[in-house]
Amino acid sequence: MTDLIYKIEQAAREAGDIIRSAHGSDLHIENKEGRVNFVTLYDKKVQDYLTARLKEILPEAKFLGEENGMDDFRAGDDEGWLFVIDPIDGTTNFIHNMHPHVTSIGLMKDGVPYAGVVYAPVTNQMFSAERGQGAYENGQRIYSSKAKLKDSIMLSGSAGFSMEAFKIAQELSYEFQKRCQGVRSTGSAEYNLCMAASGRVGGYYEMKLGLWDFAAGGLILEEAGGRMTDYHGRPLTYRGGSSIVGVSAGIAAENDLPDTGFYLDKWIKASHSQT
Ligand code: LIP
Repeated sequence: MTDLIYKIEQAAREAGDIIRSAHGSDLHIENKEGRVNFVTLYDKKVQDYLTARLKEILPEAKFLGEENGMDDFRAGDDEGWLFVIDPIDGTTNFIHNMHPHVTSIGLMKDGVPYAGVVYAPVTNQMFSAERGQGAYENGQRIYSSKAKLKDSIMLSGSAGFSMEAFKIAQELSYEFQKRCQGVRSTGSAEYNLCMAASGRVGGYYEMKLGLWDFAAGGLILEEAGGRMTDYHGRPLTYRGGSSIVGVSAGIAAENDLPDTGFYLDKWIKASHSQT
């Protein structure tokens, strides 16, 4: 482990202390756009804390984050170092004092994921990776599963931002459910990707995520031997939000997934017909 990733992990642990300190306090919950899309005082506090700490670690880096008006990928963000922060991924779970909720720090270099750290404060699970250096959980090397889809559990996201999207997402999950041992929805994208990286599940798919929801966990899964694409099977651009299909080495090799692209196009068509 290089000094850089060690320092980023330390910053994530300190962010975890702030998250744990929230227990029992007033979270000052605010609604954002769409349905079931919240931000709390602690999302903002953690993002401010991490921005300051990571500036100490890598002063020349730029920042992108889910909160505090830092969520636009700007011209030049794909040159040099860029931290991509989701201060609390799984905010709705956090509001209900439910695991999983994690703090997630992605680090891009010239537009390509370079390092990723995902820390779960409730279970004290630290997932991390540096490009070309493998993936780790609490310092132990991890590898994605070699199992086939029929022998795997799959994770999906709730697509809670719209009921039309949720309905179509459930149609896709029905297709996965027929092919695997069960589909689960945990509420934290970055945690889901780490569950795939550590071989616990076969993969994770969700129709619409922000870059901060997968920048760290996507690299961790790829460094564990998995594969990240969008719903049409295309490589991710890592320059903004996307649909996500992250799968294990075994399922990538099998290459027999439901037609995720069909369901994404169905939602896009339905949402355009509503405008
Ligand atoms: C959440 C994701 C989750 C998705 C939710 C939300 P947040 O991120 O981790 O997978 O289903 O709609 O986007 O808002 O808790 O950082």
